[in-house]
Amino acid sequence: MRRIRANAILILTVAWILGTFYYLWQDSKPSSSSSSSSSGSQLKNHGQKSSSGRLEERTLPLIVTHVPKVEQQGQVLGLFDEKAFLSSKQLKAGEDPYRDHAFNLQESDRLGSERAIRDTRHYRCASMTFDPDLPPTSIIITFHNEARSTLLRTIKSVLTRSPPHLIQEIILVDDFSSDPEDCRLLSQIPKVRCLRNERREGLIRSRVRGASAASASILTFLDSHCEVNTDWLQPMIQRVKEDHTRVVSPIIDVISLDNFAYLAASADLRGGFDWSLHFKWEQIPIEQKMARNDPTQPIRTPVIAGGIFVMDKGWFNHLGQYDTHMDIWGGENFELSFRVWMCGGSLEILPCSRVGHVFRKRHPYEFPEGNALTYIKNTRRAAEVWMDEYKQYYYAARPSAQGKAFGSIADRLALRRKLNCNSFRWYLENVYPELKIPEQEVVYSLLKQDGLCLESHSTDSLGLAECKTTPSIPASQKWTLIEPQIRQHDQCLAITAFTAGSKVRLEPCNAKESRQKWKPRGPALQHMISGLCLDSQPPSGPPVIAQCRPQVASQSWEPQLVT
Ligand code: UD2
Ligand code: MN
Repeated sequence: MRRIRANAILILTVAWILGTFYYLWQDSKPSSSSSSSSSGSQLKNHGQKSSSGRLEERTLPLIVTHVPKVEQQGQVLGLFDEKAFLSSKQLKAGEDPYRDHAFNLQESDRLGSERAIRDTRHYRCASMTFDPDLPPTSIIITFHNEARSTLLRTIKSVLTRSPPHLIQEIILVDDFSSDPEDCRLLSQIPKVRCLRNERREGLIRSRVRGASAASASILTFLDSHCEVNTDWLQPMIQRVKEDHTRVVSPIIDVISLDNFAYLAASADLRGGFDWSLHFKWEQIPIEQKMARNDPTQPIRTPVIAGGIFVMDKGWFNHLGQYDTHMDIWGGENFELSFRVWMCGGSLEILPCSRVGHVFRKRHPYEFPEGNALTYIKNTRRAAEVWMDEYKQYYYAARPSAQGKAFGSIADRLALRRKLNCNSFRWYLENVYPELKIPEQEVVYSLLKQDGLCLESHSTDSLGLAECKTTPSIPASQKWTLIEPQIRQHDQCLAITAFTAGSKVRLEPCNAKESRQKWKPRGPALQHMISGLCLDSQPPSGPPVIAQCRPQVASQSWEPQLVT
């Protein structure tokens, strides 16, 4: 009995020692598994938010993408000396690693020109099949003072993780970076061309330059700090090949700006925006989510984030490329998205295509005209050309845009006419019905005075009457207060003249009509232009406007919200 126990203990001890050795050996292995373990098998983002707030909450299985062998790495870079390229521009001791790029340069440099990343796709994506004769694409990457390590990783990930025959060329557009050497040296890589701007143009004009130089029939745009993932390209080219009017994006995974961990983004998101034209990721509407029984299916999206997409070159040109009067950064993704949808195309996100991107919290580069003014100029151009009467909500949400210069839009309006595009209303109804129109979020109210309520009998006959709340409030006593108008359906409270004592009546609403503009002043309602206040004196007659006397009961209107 004792011997059996001793044997068991011996066996367990040997197993433990062997296990420990195996574990230590595994951990010190230099290849794919160690580099991915920090972002791979141990990744559990339980609700952890990235700057983009859209990380996947599931723990995903560890599947490491194929790491090319040394000979292959040599092949993709040709005679290009990557060591010299990276080592000649390293962070100096004591320098802030975030200063120049708004991400941790030290961590990026440490990773070198490539690394293994986790295959973040749904497992069913791996069994998708593609046409054997997919057409090749030109990859267009514009950059302005990009870090060498992130830029080289972008290029190298494309060359090693795409079927070679699908990459016709990589066109870099150096947007007048301080050091022209980056562009010159990178051109030594097989398939890579670099065009250098003679002055700073911004990403929009730079992309148009790159696209014009492209020789393939399909364009693929990437930011200069990406890492493409396993089989990222085939699903996108397949969709565009099947229908050239589709413009497709991958799911954009998150590369941490602090430690460069590669993190899976949620597969349940699409692009959206608010009326100030601020882009946001949002959940797919619940009905669509319920109807999705195949996780490899495309997701329709009202807008794309902007940086990473595939588009047929002929369709890009037919639709008017980009608005080249937009400067530096911002707004072009809305302009392109509205145009694609409204002029006969569609936008989708393909969950089986994954590309990692370093999302930053600030711009690391200068805006010659200032960041805010540039964003306003670009989004104003998008709103003025594409949003029809709905642009008023853009201005309401971004009042600082009013009166700011945005240049001539005549060419873009002519383009819209030539392409015979749908209205923005059509876009809202058919593509983005979830976007709430501010007028529908109005506040209904009674306007009470001394227990009586303002009531309309006919347009000319307004007066105070007993408040009626049962069984329900009659339409004649229900007012909607949408500054600066006080409305009842499509009728608005208007003064009849600008002098004290003038009658107030209802007339059809007109946003430009200054006689219909009011604002609250304490308990009173003041007509904006005349400065006079709504007054119920004499109580028998219709209300008038009179000198504002805030304490007077006949000028005190107590709004009482109703549903
Ligand atoms: C997002 C898009 C970006 C663009 C932008 C709105 C993604 C992943 N990124 O912002 O592509 O659509 O929204 O305009 O969807 N660049 C230049 N010249 C400049 C400024 C920037 O070439 O004057 C380059 C820059 O080096 C980078 C790209 O343009 O490769 C996008 O700039 P970003 O990375 O600062 O934009 P991002 O990702 O915040
Ligand atoms: Mn970017």
